[in-house]
Amino acid sequence: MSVPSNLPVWQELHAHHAAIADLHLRDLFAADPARFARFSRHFGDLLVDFSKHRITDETLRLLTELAYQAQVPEWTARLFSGEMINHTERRAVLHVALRNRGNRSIFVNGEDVMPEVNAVLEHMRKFADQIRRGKWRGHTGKRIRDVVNIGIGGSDLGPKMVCEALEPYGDPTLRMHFVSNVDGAHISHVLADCDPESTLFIIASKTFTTQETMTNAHTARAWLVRELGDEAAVARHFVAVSTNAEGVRKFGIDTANMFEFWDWVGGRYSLWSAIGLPIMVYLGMEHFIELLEGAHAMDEHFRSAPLQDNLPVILALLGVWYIDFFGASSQVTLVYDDYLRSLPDYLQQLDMESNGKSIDREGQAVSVKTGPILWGGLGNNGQHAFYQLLHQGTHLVPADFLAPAHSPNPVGDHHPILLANCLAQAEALMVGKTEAQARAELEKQGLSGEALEKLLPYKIFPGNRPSTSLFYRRMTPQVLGALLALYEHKVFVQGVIWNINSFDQWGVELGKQLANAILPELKGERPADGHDASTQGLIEFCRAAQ
Ligand code: G6Q
Repeated sequence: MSVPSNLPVWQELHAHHAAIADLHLRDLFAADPARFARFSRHFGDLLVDFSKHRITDETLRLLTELAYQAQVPEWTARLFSGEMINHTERRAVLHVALRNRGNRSIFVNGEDVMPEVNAVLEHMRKFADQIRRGKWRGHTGKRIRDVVNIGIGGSDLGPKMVCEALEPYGDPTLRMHFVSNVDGAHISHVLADCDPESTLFIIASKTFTTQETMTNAHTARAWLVRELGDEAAVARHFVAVSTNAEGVRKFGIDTANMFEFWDWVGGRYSLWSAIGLPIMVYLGMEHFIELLEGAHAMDEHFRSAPLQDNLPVILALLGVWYIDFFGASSQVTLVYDDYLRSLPDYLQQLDMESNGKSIDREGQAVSVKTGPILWGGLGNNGQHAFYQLLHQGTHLVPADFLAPAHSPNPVGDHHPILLANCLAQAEALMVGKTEAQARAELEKQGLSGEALEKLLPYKIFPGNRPSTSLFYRRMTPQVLGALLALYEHKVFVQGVIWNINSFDQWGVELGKQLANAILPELKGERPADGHDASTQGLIEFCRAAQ
């Protein structure tokens, strides 16, 4: 693999960028009535429209060539065959095995992982079924009504987001809670709202050593034992999801109630594994399998579709186009679907933890820009807040718009109004408002002369701001599975093009070490020294206030 900027097509793309950078999307649409048809694709119930991007046929041809020259097909084959492509952690990357519904053998170190994957799924099914049918009861015999997942990062964001996204498919008698923050306020609020006799805690941690999760788990355990007055109650109220059986045993959870996964499942890629246990408890096995099927369908598409029609590849290439050729450093996810309110947070981790890297696979500093700053939120709310910058700010921020054509909550005109806003925003970002249009509007409002001229510059919208629209007929487990796998593979393809390892996270590990060193100093168990003056001053401020 070579440095991306050394690939022959990279220079061609620079030249092409210079040639088309001044083209306006408004004019590209006006000149080509078939633009939407050519630059959009259907995938099951999903419609991906990328026609509002600053591209021509030639751009797509060159970008596809970039994918070939960066060996995307070869790397995709290595991913799916269980090769150790996470080289800094010496691990395979096999979240695709977790949703391998065709059950094709996938080998890691010469061993087929599928029998184990299927066995854990069956273990999860039995447990979820018992909870949902009221067969698994609390220590005092009460049915489980509250499920509290305690985990952080990859052991929190995925399951939380999916449970919210698929709420219409969830069991309405179960209340799902997700505790991640070590700030005592988080667990205190949740515990205050739960009845210990009918609460189940799922302790989700790949390593079972993460300080925040362990601290929250011990607090929950102490609360339960105190409230029910019996240590033995832990067995009926705590289960674990982890790769660390020893850690689980030490915590006091019977390993029969531990749901296993493996080191080849990265945290941010783990919702398809036993980390998805809260999802299965809430939605049931059938819907969980549908979620896996949706992702599997996207996996198969990604593995086999030609690059120019391959959705994860197309989205990845468009991202690279803006980041490396237009100099866009940020991308925004705008969801017009309240159930997807946590999707931007989930995608932020997926993208920024995977591709927020500056050292390439050969250990050299990268020579191009890599992963973007990804952010976003509920689109309709954002319109009344941060969209100003998207329309008239100085940054180019490519946007993803997500919206369901059909709402599960058909209340009056709410849904058409929501959709109209989504469509209008994507259109306005693209077409903008010319000086002539702004002038005509002001004249219509009765302005003229100096007053009009003074106001005019503020009323002009440059437009030409690109977006992808990801619309779906209605949100279903299959659609969500396909959507998430689409984003996962997009991130992977970009990592391949930038020649970085998308599957390690040394920046996250750093945080885990640092806090442990300062904790005893903050608690006064050891004098604080060896820090810079700022850290020292802050530690002393906190100690003085305790
Ligand atoms: C994900 C990251 C990180 C991780 C959390 C929790 O890819 O590695 O977000 O998921 O730090 O780690 P544990 O699951 O080990 O508690």
